[in-house]
Amino acid sequence: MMLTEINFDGLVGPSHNYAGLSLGNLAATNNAGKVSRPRAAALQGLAKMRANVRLGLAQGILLPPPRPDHRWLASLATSYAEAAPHLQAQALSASSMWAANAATVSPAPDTVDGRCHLTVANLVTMPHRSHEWPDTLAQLRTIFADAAFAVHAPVPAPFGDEGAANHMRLARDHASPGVEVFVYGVSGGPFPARQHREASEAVARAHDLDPATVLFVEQNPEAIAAGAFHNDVVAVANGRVLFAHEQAFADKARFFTALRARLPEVEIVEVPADRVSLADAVSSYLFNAQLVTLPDASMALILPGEARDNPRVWAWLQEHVAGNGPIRRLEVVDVRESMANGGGPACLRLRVVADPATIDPRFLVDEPRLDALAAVVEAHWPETIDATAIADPALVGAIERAHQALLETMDCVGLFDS
Ligand code: SUG
Repeated sequence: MMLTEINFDGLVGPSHNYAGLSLGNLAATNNAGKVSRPRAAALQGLAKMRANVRLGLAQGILLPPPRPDHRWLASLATSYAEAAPHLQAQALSASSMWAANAATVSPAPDTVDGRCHLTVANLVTMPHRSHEWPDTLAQLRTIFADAAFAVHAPVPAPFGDEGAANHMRLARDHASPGVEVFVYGVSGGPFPARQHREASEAVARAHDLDPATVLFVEQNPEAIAAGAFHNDVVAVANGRVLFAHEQAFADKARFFTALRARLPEVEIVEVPADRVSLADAVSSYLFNAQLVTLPDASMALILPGEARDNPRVWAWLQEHVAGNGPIRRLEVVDVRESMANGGGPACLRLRVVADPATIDPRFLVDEPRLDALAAVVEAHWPETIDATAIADPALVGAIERAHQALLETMDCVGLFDS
């Protein structure tokens, strides 16, 4: 068994648009009604994957499900042509691109039965995301069909589960047993708390985790109110490093004490609020970065361009890298189209620690595969989508043809048919 961290990025689907569907996600609501660029969006995502491949990281891909979601509309006793505009937008959303919300993953070293467990997120809080799970379940059961994995169906409603975006794993290294931290929100603030404690607890039970290695931690309500609709907007972990905003957690002293007791070698890098405010953290997505271990065992932070554009954020980062901190290298990527809907580099990927030999090879990518994907996108993805004109049957036809071309290129026709 060669356990490696593989980042599975969600390919931006051809229906990417700015419908402003996510209350509490300030970027998405502020950009509601703007004209999106699906082709540029998908190419930006592919360029990020390519940059990570060039850093020597293992890269996987998740394909977008068919949109509009006709099955979901049929379950609502309507069709795309007849549906109300808000239902059309919800059925057309390309939100599966944010793969950090696809599932929660517990790698084999953490589980009692020695399998890698994945639970598909139900995403019930947001209607446009609540119908992602059946296709995600089908896709993950295909990718992780090997006996090394157990892929679980979602936790039932009403317990909201948003997957890996609210889950952090800390361990000496990827292949060692880890501490799994489930971060939940408590409702009562101006915005919904999308991750419920009951859901996190159900996932931890389903994953056969040793309770002594699991922590349930409350997200700071102030962070949710400031626009951190997922924990991964204010914190990220990799290996033995936790990188977090000072105001990320409701009771950080208790959390850090419990974490240190379980993983004495943990290194906690906190960014103080007087250097980077919660508002700066949310608008720059400093923490929605991929904190990765490079082949030489050093750590790099893969950041959105917006983090470099914020002088306070960039100054803090420069100081950290110049000092003795664990983050040794900064890599800036352009994922502007995704960012405008509130999805940074870390939202776009699902981390799975596994042996690549146990994974369906169609979903692992190298540079030639990325070239082939970029060619399909260039040829078929709409150049722009005006969020106010999504009823247009010609647009829907173009989106569906683009999706079919993708499935053919990836040898995945039928993937979403079950
Ligand atoms: O669920 N945006 C996504 C962004 C998800 C970010 N993921 C993580 N933080 N891991 C969301 O709010 C906007 C779609 C729209 O409004 O059209 C959207 O769904």
